[in-house]
Amino acid sequence: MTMASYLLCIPVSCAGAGCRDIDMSRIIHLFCVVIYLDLLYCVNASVLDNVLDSKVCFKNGFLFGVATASYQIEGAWNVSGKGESIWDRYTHEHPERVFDHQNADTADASYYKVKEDVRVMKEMGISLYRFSVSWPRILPNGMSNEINEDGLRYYHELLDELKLNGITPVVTMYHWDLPQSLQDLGGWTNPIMADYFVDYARVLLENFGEKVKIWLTFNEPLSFCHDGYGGDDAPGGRSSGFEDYLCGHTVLRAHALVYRLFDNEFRRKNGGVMGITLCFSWMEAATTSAEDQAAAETARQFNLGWFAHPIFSESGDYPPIMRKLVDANSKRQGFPRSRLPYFTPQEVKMLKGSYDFLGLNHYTTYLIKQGSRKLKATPSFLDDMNVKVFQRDDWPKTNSTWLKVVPWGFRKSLNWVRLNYNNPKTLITENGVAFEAGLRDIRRINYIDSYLRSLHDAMFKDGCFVVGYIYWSLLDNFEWMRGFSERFGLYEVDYKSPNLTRTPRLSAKYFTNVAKTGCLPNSYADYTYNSDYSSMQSYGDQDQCV
Ligand code: GBH
Repeated sequence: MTMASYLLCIPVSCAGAGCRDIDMSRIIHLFCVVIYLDLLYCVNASVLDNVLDSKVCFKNGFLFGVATASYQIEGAWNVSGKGESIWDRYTHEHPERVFDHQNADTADASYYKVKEDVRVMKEMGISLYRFSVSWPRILPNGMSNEINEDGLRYYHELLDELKLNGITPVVTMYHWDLPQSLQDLGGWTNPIMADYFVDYARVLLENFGEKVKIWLTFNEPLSFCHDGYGGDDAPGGRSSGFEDYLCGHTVLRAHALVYRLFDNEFRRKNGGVMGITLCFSWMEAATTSAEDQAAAETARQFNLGWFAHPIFSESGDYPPIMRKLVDANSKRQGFPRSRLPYFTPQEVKMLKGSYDFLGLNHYTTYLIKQGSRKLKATPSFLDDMNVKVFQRDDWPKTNSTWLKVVPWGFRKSLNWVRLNYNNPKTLITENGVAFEAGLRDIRRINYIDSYLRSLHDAMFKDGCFVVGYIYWSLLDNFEWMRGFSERFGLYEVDYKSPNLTRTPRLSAKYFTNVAKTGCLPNSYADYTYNSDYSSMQSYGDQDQCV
């Protein structure tokens, strides 16, 4: 963000904030705090210039950005004191489980390319860069008795470079790369991990608190708990219905503890806001039958509600339907207690309202039918939820088996959040798509454009409170179990070239246009590129939303 954009915010921030009766030093202090609290409303002044003749524009103040995550781009997995993460260990020990036996030892080598990567963002005209900190790069053994100075240096270098270029950092504390030494203690299934996460968060807040004003504690607990402890992602727990619930329980407690730490000890000094990123695929009932409608609602509660209900709902705690089903199933399976742990009343209270905003990742939509499974002796999350999950064959395919192009589901997801959690301030922290390698990615442009239109409807027709949109991802990167085979980047990375050359795709040009104008182009011909647009179909006009 430029200074001009900060200035743009002054009148808004000071309105009604009692600016008159305080002395100048307090005004400056208050100004900074309020500015940072209000940061998510602010925007580049240049956005205002170009918006007039376009139809679909996001309001002055809407922020555009791009995202990455440490393990997926940094490389340098064992240099300068970095410790081993569970993804290092897993990809090295079980190469056969990852596409083409790949790993992220080198990835995009972003550890060495701070200037180059930030320059690309600057050229795109975006306001936000969401990245994550590698816990083992900062604390090689996971615990805060030993801090790796080079880890601090690297993130300071990145933050300084962003500042120099007027880009606001959005920092995720945990995007799945747990120190292996902590996994050796059971990782997130061990309740004590919440305390270690607090120690780690304190190191981040103390060292980077002056430079980072938008924090996210976790990225997608559903994914790393269910797929990691319940499935085949690192650490490969393969114990669904048990370890995933234990993981979720610890992670929720850890989130709340860190939010309270931030609120009590750091917010006054440094300002800033803190939230959590949750993923929400829309779950649409496959038919109008009451059973399928109820099944779809159950699926929403298991997928988003598991982590959102304790934090964002008025009543707090796990979603009642999840509590009921897992308790009942555990009993029928002969367990002496529920497989889904219980919060103490104090924990329920600590979790409730532990956010300044919601980070939302949205990619796709599923259809839901009532399940017909008989309860199995071996428990699982899917068994507890007991629904059938599928996608329509005629929904446009992508390069990810799990991801079909269904833009209207974005609007429905946002409205469900609005109605269930009292319209929380929301930042879209990921939305994106993988197609085959190549620069002429018309289908990616079409995906982004149609999802942005759906988002626009959610905001301006329905009143959903969304303050920004961050595309996943800036660069092609290591897509976890799918290695480098899925490419989400606005920039292509040439993995065959020795310096991992980054080249803008057509979609980078499209996104630059959107970020700089704040508007969607009226037609794709609005920006010039030697390309034939006639092959483009529109996915955007299935109007299934109310
Ligand atoms: C995001 O998760 C992640 O936050 C990000 O790191 C990642 O790069 C991005 O997605 C793109 O993949 O293969 O059928 O088992 C999105 C949610 C949850 C989607 C797990 C893929 C695995 C489905 N992800 N899911 S499957």
